[in-house]
Amino acid sequence: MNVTAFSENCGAVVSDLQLATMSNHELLELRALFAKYGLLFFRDQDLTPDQHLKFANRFGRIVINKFFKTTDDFPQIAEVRKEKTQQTNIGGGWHTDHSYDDIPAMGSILVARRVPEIGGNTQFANLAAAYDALPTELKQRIANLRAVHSNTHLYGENGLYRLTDLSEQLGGMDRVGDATHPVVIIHPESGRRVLYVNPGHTIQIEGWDFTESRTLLDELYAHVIQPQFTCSFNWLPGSVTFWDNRCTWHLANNDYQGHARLMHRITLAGSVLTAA
Ligand SMILES: O=C(O)CCC(=O)C(=O)O
Ligand SMILES: [Fe+2]
Repeated sequence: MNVTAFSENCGAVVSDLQLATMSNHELLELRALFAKYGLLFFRDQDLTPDQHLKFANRFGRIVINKFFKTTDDFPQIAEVRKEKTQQTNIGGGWHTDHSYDDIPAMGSILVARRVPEIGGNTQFANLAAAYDALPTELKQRIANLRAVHSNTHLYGENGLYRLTDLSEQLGGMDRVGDATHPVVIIHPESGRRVLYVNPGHTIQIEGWDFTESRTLLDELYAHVIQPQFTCSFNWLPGSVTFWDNRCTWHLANNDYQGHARLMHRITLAGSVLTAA
């Protein structure tokens, strides 16, 4: 197994490893890398859906996304699909998966099934590095705060996604809900402090006035999306990405209008988040 950093603070590329056939020893090594980087990229994997599922099951417990369509054969595999005639894509704004759940997802394993020749990258941000680099004054201001995370504004009646040409692909309008989490968490595996708010799902600082809350969140978001904390991954046939939802954000670029893109996602279950 070979590991090289992908960018200054964002992800690592793991090569000389086939996810479908790795040994238990390699799996242990991979767990350590996942805790260290929170974002792993793999090339030339050619995982079948069955192998995707087996890898996910070896790593953790699978949770099923409440809103996305699944593949016909595997209810555990969500389709992240954009047809060439569709305008809107899934995950086109910065977010982390399932932060609206009381027990948010630990990670997501995304496998490229059909990629456009040009465009369709996924951007990522490292929220542990971003937290470390916050000014002390801001760290003090956000210590002990909690935030409300929701999906109602996206998937509920008249939610953002419902008003787009993605709406037919989405189920579960009745499954919307909110959760609150600490704004700064301790990552359960790395022990690092992590900023745990995101533009897609965090709607308010708990107990704060909406405008004050918006101002603070926007200040934090502007800090996170600086180039030193982010990277952009170009998908090729056979590419796989495995990210930790507790310490990263991602955003799927929507810059390939007129072309189709299909990814398969399996989401792994996490645990209740602990305040720093
Ligand atoms: O399609 C992508 O690159 C990512 C979409 C997304 O947000 C997800 O799969 O969780
Ligand atoms: Fe996502």
